[in-house]
Amino acid sequence: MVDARRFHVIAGLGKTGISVARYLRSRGVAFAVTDTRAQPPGVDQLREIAPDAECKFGALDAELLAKAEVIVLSPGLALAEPAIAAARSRGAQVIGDIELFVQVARAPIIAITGSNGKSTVTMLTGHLLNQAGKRALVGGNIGTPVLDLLEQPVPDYYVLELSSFQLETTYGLRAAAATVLNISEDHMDRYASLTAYAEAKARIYHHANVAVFNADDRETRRDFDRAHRHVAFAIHHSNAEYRVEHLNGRRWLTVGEQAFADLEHLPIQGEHNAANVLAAVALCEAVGVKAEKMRDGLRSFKGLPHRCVLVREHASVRYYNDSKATNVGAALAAISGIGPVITGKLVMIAGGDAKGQDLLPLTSALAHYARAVVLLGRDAERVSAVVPDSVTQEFVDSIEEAVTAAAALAEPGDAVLLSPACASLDMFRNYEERGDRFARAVELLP
Ligand code: UMA
Ligand code: ADP
Repeated sequence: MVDARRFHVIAGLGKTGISVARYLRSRGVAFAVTDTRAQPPGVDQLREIAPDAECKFGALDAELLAKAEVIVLSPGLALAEPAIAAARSRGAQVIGDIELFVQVARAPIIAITGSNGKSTVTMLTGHLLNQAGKRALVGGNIGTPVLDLLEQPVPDYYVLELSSFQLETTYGLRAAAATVLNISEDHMDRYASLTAYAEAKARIYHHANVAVFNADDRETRRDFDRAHRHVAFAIHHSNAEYRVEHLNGRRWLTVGEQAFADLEHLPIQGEHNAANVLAAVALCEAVGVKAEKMRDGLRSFKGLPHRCVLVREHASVRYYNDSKATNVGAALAAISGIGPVITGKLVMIAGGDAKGQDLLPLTSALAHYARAVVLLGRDAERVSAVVPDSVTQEFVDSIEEAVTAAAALAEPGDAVLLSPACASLDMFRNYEERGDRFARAVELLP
């Protein structure tokens, strides 16, 4: 429970910082705010919430932090930030918004992390529960700060997408069910190693009732014995409770001994999405909702925009928007999901901010499925270096140019796939803007 006698400093005034300010004010807690940016995005809202709060912008203010008994750190700021590390070593408690939330949440929490598939599994889990007659509220890294969920009536379940950044500053989470969906390189500009990143994610299992892990990905077992019990889902591993079985020449998602859904007719396509469905069903069963209650919900799930969405078929070429593929793992899932089901080859559009990740795993997938790669963004040269010699390359300066270049390179039966393996922030406001501009350029192709 938040202690109103202790002086709080909110570090970072984005969406999270604003939600924390609103929450602290509603509980009568005194606080100040600091942000590295001279004009952080939430200033006007802050003035309305707490006109009297002391604010120091332009750098994290050491003097203010020195007075803090509790620092509520935004996920965009690292614990290793020198001003934060100094305050911490002097004894200030550093927590995040998730910690404040779990201290007061009055419904069981289903917690979801992983390198890829978090948003899909979070939305699907919320949808399956709601369609099964429960009331689920969805929030966290997916976009609605968790503390804002407290303004709605208490639901049957909270379904939370949690990033590694959020988990680093969370101590009291006791999830009813928790999953690490998969681990592949991401955010290597903030972690010293893949192990450090995986360790942050594994915190989701600590004190959980049920850990739902991916039997095809060893890294997702890390710390799973910190949960009360664990269950497995898998596409390949045949001993998992939630798995794929071959029956009458078809592949079925199987729960225990029961064939649950035909893999070819899932509303979201590709093997990675089959894994996502198994994970969501496992999470719902872990909190007591039976799989047979989820069939209708699964049929009516629409999937999320910017994730392997077919935009248009034009001149016998399919154009897919997978702008949310901001790391190599996601791009590989798209290449191996779409590559085998087209008659031609892939023309990839890739590049952006590679966030320090190892791009080499792209090479063999491109050698297998790609005709050409159109490159853009800050790390275009780095992506270019892993494109095999057999694949044509072309550099461009904008997403519109990329579409024109890709259309010229593609042959009938091919697919043009925007799956950049990189973040968008070097050229766009966010991945949505990148995906929307791609789709618009595709619609305008003569
Ligand atoms: N920033 C500064 N100085 C500061 C504080 C932040 O430069 O003093 C920068 C950060 O480095 C970052 C940006 O501002 O580039 C936003 O950071 P923030 O902590 O203010 O972010 P919020 O607006 O509060 O949004 C956060 C999550 N963002 C991050 O973790 C970077 C959102 O996830 C999340 O939806 C929101 O809280 C609500 O929970 C976004 C995200 O990109 C979608 N997440 C990463 C991902 O999914 O890969 C982890
Ligand atoms: P996250 O919230 O973890 O970023 P999303 O559901 O938004 O996950 O999907 C992000 C990207 O990862 C998309 O390009 C999507 O096609 C891809 N993806 C989704 N699920 C998986 C998975 N299980 N494994 C690998 N890639 C995936």
